[in-house]
Amino acid sequence: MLRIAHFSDLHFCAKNLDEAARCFGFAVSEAIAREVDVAVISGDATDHALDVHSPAVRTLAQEVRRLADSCPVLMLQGTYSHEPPGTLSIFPLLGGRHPVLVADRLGQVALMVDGRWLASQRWRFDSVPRGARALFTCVPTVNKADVAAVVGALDAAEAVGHQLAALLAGYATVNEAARAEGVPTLGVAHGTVSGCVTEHGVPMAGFDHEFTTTSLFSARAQAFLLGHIHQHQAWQDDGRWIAYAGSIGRFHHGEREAKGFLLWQVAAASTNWQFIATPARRTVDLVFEGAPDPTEIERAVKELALAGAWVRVRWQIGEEERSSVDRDAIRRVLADAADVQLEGRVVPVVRSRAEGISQATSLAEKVRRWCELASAETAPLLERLAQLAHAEPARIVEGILAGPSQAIASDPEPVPAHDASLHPLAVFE
Ligand SMILES: [Mn+2]
Repeated sequence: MLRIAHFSDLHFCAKNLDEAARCFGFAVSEAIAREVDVAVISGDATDHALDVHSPAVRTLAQEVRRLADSCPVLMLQGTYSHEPPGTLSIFPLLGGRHPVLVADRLGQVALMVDGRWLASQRWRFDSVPRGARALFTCVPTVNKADVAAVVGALDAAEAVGHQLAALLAGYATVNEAARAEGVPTLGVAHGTVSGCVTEHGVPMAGFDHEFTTTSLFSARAQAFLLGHIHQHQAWQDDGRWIAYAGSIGRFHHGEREAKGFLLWQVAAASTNWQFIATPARRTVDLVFEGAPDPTEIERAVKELALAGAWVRVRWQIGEEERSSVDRDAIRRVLADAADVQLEGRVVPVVRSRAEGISQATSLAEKVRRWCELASAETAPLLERLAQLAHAEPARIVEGILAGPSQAIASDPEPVPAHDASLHPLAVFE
């Protein structure tokens, strides 16, 4: 049986440094204390391209080195925009007591009994390597541009899913052979599983995702360790498990679920895992329907003990109220928060259709109803409506130019009770 610490989506960068360092540092210490056999980082160790002299690179390197002094480490290539190709290549150079393997291409690697990593020459081993302690199938981020070059941009996303499904099924034979030989089998991948839920509670439906639970289970690995989606979640099928560890810390507002890492126990024919929470930062949203009220916020600070929390204040107000928001006052009452984010949404003045107007049968009726709702004088409007309906435009203009004393002659006919040819009057308030 193999014990694996599975960390994912560390997103080291200057902005995330505090959070990533605290949470990953905690997780690494836990993994070492629990004496895991191997550590896996399933992609997005960094948030974007980083300079070598940045403190984030140093801290990340320090933690990976700490891991490598304790057990073999496998680092999988994540999303290219987060982890530009080549980023991971420095980690095997750190020189810990155990080797760091970088999986940046499709393939398999065996963790050997003597603690070495042995990578397959091709996309898989033809048979289980002698002396393998565990077999890992690695599916790093797929470059959709490569696929687009072959099948065209429109079909690339779906083609990636189809090709990956075929590929994953192709690992079944060797994984089944390993199982028969008593060797634990694991998969490590970075991408979206169709039907998973993001950290913002959005279900990822559709056909343009890399994986389905069916395609992942078809590889016949006992455990599939996933990265990319920041919300921890898991699926089971006949004793096999697929799980996202989720991001190591809380990097954005609105992520309500616990953050942490996974401790896996994988044997040839059984799998268990456990979620270990990290001391992720506390984020709190204060949402106002109208203008945010500093007194209310002050009360929340006391009642919810917001000192030290990352607070986001959101509101939604009409254009005409926008000047009533006192941002400085809000910041003052939140002075003890670790971070304050103010997000006001100004709603443009939208006039709704006047209530009950659609039931009026004539245009004149509609105008009358609108005048009631808008407290406007009815008579002058009805008079002008009659002019529009019956007088020549040129005569109306002449009348207006002649001044208010000049009455505009119009046909004496009354406004028809209902004229289906008239468009409904779009009435805005
Ligand atoms: Mn990520």
